Amino acid sequence: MVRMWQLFLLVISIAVYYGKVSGISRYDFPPGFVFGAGSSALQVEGAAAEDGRKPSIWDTFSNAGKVLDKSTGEVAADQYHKYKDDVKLMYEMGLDAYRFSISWSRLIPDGNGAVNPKGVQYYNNLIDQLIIHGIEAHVTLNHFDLPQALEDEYGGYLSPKFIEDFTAYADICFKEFGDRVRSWSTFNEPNIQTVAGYDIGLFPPERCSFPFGLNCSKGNSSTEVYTTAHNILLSHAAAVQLYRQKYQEKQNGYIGITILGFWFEPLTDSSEDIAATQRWIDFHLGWFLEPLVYGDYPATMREIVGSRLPSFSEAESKRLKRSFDFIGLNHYVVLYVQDAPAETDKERDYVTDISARISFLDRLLVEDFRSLKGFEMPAAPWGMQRLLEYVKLHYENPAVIIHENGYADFSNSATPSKTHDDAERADYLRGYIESLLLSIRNGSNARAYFVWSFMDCFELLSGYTTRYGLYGVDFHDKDRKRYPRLSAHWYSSFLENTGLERRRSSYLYSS
Ligand code: IFM
Repeated sequence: MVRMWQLFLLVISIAVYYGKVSGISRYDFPPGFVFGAGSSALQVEGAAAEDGRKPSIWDTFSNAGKVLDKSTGEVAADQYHKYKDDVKLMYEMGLDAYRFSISWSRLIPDGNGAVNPKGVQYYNNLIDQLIIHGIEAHVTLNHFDLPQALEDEYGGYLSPKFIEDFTAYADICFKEFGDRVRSWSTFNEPNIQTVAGYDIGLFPPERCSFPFGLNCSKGNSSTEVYTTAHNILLSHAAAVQLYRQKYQEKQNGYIGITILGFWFEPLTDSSEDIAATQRWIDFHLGWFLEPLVYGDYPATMREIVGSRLPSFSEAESKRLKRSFDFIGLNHYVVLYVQDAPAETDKERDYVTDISARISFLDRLLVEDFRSLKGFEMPAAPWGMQRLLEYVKLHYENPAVIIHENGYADFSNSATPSKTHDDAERADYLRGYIESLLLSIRNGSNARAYFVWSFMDCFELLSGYTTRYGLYGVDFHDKDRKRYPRLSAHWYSSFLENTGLERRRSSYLYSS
């Protein structure tokens, strides 16, 4: 027979596990701090050729069998058809906000020109559904999925024509949806999009040049990575200017950009490794943050890259400076840096410009990456604290949104083996959320945190073999059945929702 004290102990241990006794809850955070979870259009929507949508460069890439499991985002998690159910799950979980992106080629199938009314309708429906449930909409305009038509027309991000088309696309989004959108991010992770797409040729449009990338048939790794980043920065600044002049006052939203935020540590205490670490920080974060905060690229980059680095006119620099209300950071991992001097008389690319070895971007490992299921990312929550401290000290303590942080498991199968029990993910999230709280107590201006991802999705490069979801998705099931993992229960409980059950009986769903 179970005794009272045993029962008591059991209850206490469950409560401790769910973070309600010794752990933290959302009420440890400043009032108004937003907690959410995210996705991107390409990775969850599916309906890739439905209702007038045309392909993005990622559709072209995956349709050509370039993703590890040869899969595509044709159906993905089918959120296009299941958005109502998904919003209900978000509501039950107690999310304050959902971060998603708009598929440009669903809204404007050719990238410029005619707007697709079915696209407008879909995002209106999704946003309305979120609002009805009291969930804020945080929208990314470009999460990697450039319309293929713009790639074909003028080389996409490579051409300055991109700036005009991006601004026109942003204008339509602000006009159609801005009355209900809390925050806009112009671009997701341009600091990896450019390196992976135009230096090492790993992402579409797979541009690179010998000896820097993998079997590309076109490209120039020495210059294109910098040209595309430059055009993206100018497009961002133009869209922000437009939003501020025409919409912000009426719509009361915020606008920013989302940067991939690796954190770097020197491998040894040697002065060479320490200097190499600073180079990585400058090329990875400073590349975007310095122009946004101070109006120009970091001095290290200007010195090392020289004439291959485009420059800003005075007017451009002025437009860029402070062109954000917040900086979005996607943080997953700490990388260790070792100095690796490049041969000075040879042609260079972004990686040799930095001249330092790290795990993922070193070309030898990139080659391995092709055959990997994904990359293991050991949890190091202190990395988030160091990243936030660095951003606070070097970039005038901007408002920060952690737009992505999450735990990958490589189940390597469309039917997950670890269906519900993802205690590792719950522990991972708790560790990072605790670090975030310590950063805030130390003066970081972080305002929001989003788990990547709300549910399993079509993962870039590795398809359905890598899972990040709080909700699992059975990709073998025609209906793409969703099921809550332990981490979904944990997050819900952290959010001081009394668990996923409470809201199921709320007024919204009572019959
Ligand atoms: O799935 C991606 C997302 O699209 C961009 N940031 C990293 C995630 C995990 O790889």
